[in-house]
Amino acid sequence: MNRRQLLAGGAGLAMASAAQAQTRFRDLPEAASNDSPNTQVPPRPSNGPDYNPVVTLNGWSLPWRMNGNVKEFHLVAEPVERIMANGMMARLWGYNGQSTGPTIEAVEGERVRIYVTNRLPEHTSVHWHGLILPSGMDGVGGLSHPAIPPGKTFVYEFDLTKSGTFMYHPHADEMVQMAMGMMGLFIVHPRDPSFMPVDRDFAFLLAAYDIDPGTYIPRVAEMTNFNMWTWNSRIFPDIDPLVVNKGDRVRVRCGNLTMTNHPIHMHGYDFEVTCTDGGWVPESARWPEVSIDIPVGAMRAYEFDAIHEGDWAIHCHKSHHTMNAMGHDLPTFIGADKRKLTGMIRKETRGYMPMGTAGMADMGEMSMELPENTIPMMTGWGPYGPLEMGGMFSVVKVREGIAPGDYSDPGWYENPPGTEAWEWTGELPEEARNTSPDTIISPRDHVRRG
Ligand SMILES: [Cu+2]
Repeated sequence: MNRRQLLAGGAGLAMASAAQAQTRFRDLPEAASNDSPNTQVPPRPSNGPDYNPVVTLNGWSLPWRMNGNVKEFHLVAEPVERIMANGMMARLWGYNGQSTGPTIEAVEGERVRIYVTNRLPEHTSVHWHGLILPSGMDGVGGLSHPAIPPGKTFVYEFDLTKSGTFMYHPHADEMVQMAMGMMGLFIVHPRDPSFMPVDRDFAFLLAAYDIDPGTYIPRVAEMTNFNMWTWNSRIFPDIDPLVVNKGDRVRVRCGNLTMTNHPIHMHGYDFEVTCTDGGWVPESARWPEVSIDIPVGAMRAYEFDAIHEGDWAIHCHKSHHTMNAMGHDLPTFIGADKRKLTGMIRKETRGYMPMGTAGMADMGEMSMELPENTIPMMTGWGPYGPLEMGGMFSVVKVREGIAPGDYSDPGWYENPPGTEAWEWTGELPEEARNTSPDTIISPRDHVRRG
């Protein structure tokens, strides 16, 4: 049986649960499942109020059904396999076939009913982070309601009182379940489509894992020493680009469910935070930024007008977070002459290559032999060579003439003639050098001070 058949076959087993019995609906909505790691652009809604769907990087949005005036979703918590990048698969826990789980999208003022089926080997719950709802729907296992036992289905039902950028995650055995990848985005669109409209609306969650090279399952007791820094459980070079038509108004929504902060830096633009998980930021309270620090357990959405064509890097500014697993715990050899050592090692291991004596950029180009199920620490090729990046990195691709709804990769940007850095081969101006350990007051300063 494939996963879809499994889900369909098991849909009836939870009918007896107490929460279920309280509703007057006799059948569960279909539990849609998806195991493709490609970005799936949701269609415009075919029923209910209209909105411009978000595009979840390397993810998808959960289908729903209308039951009277209630929008019904069916989340299934279950073990999943996630291709983090070509050559690297992780055995995680997630929702409906994926980690991160599918994005839930609905509209301010709607009432949602979310069936949550637990197919994990232990109990779980779902907390709706940032949403205003009745205490008993808040999803803290043991506090808001009993945790959902394995094999059971619970129902969460509440009104969406405000629009904005939210997320969901378990509030039961949280350390394990979040370290295993259980999380998803919850986007509530404004009831008034003319409020804060954008042409492109991207969303992703920051998730960190500790997966030793050669293994498949994250260490769940880790607090600080993670080695896989992901967006929606994907790592560069296989995080999809953010494809944008020149002139579009663009929103990027990002939530942090790792154990550390992430300064997300985007090149080529300045922009403003317009929304947090607390709500929309009034215009008078915004300021320009080029990096946005996203604290643990928080969300930020920023916006810009895509007027500058090009390929613009977007990444976490912590350099260890743009590296994959092999890059951690490396000794520093910069400046060390390893020629003698190399000779000795080569007697034992033919073809041994000394690395890192002039920095580590050589690791971006080399295809060293790796354990199974891991990819190089810094990798990814651009039009001019290796990018020497991994983890939390992607590219915002702004191009002229991209059709609405088209998110396919347009390839690399060709810099117009005369707009690209070039090699200088002529006479060099004199190099100014400062060899003094003392503060040197510039002449102008000196004069001003009299
Ligand atoms: Cu980071």
